[in-house]
Amino acid sequence: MNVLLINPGASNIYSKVEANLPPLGIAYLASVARAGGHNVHIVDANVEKKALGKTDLNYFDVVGITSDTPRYHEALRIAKEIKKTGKFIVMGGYHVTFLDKEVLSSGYVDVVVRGEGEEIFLNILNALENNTGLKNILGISYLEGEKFIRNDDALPPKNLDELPFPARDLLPISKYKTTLNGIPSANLITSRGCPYNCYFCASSKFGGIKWRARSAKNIVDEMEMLYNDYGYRAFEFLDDNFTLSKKRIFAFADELEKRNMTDIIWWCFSRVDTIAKNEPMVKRMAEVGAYRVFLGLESVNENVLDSYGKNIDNDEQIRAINLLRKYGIGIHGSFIVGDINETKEMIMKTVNWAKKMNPELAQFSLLTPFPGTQLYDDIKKENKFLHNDWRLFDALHPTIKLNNLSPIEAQKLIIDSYKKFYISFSRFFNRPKPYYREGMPKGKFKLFDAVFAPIILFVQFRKEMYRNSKVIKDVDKLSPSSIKLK
Ligand code: B12
Ligand code: SF4
Repeated sequence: MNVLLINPGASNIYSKVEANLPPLGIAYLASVARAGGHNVHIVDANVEKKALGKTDLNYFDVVGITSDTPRYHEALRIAKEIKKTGKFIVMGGYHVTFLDKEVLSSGYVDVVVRGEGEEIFLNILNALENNTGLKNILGISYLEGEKFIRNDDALPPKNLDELPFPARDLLPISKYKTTLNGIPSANLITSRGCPYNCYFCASSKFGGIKWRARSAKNIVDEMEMLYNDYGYRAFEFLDDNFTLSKKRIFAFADELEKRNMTDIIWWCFSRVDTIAKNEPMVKRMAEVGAYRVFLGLESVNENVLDSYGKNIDNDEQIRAINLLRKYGIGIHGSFIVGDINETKEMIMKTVNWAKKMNPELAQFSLLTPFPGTQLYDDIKKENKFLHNDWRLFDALHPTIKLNNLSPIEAQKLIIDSYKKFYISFSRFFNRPKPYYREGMPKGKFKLFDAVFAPIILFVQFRKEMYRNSKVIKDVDKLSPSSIKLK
């Protein structure tokens, strides 16, 4: 089969700062489909804005589109356009996994793939090629006439070492501009699934509560290929819990040293408790190039931490921060504000605490009910959605009716959090290098870099936040077709 895979473009602040990473999800689908004998082409509309318009759709038998929640609207717009040519359209990703019926009722998508899609997608392609029907394919939802069919769930890939590496050769690799400390960086996924069940996150529902991890050898094999063939010296591990197993971290460190890959730096996501409890692991991470860790610190208010189901407390947060500092590893702190009962004072307490803890970077997000989360189910049950415009589900715009804050107050608090954290004298002259090479204002003069660049960026950010809210209110909703499901 000739297969086209599409990564829809984002239109929010992430795209404005060129936060575009190679889309590993569809690159994995591509490598598995290719190994299965299919011919695959990828269009990443995030970095190649005009590529889709120039693609000859006649050539393809099947089109696969990925979608997270804020890009669902765009994914559906693309599906609508392509459907006019009569192509078979498959959609997958976090958003559609949990809203399969809503997606199919649009009339623009033939099959929704739920969960991790490598094997499922290959099964669909083979079934289409051999005309064997969709009935026996696990993990998919589709329509038979007007009848909605949800086949049983498929098991996610058990042994991740058996998956081929993502097909980066099908991506426009030179167009991705992410850096770590100014060094071009490559992204990898080394584990899937999550044994925790935080209130606002769908990870364990999406990938299961069993943490499936690649072996240290397999990870370093991929890094070595990226090191030798592409010249990367910086790496970003995007799995939800890179440090869940200290045994694996030690094996990973040994493997890097064994192969003399000691001139690299790397970044990962981590949970506070896995860091706080494991000083020898943190020390070892630092020895093999750990540059910065993204820590879900979330809130200073312990009752909010409890309502998020994080199972961490302030002592652990501080211990994790201090340990990373002790070994010279930077911190990217993530804070989630806007819990249903939070007040302005509580939020500012978290922001002030963030400032006091002084991580190199801070990210403030509004609590957002993404499909598949317990939060989503509760907000739906209590009828507390502010609107159903998925484009505003980017954790920067209000989506929930809060008890103590109006939407405008919540929106303003996010802007104020960033202002309070970043616009300060000490930060002006001590700014870490951005993750993204382009799209950031930058100048030749120290004063520009130090003072004006962050202010310009902040003004851009503020404008974007309000522009989105305003424009989106005015735009018509994409009208679904009139299919009624039984
Ligand atoms: C890298 C990343 C980003 C990057 C780049 C995103 C991008 N567009 O490439 C940046 C920093 C920009 C980003 C931003 C945000 N992100 Co983000 N991000 C991730 C992260 C860490 C890794 C993505 C990845 O590479 N995964 C690995 C691949 C292998 O998995 P995958 O993409 O899910 O693909 C598999 C399946 O989904 C499925 N599949 C996917 N597409 C398709 C298509 C077809 C046809 C088929 C058959 C199957 C299929 O098969 C794939 C292979 O198994 C994930 C968490 C995670 N661990 O996945 C969060 C995640 C995707 N992000 C999330 C969120 C909430 C956001 C933000 C909205 C908020 C925020 N502050 O982080 C913003 C806004 C994003 C936007 N589009 O505007 C959520 C998405 C929830 C949702 N319902 O949409 C996730 C899942 C984190 C979480 N656990 O909550 N993000
Ligand atoms: S926030 Fe992290 S630890 Fe919590 S469920 Fe999601 S991935 Fe797991």
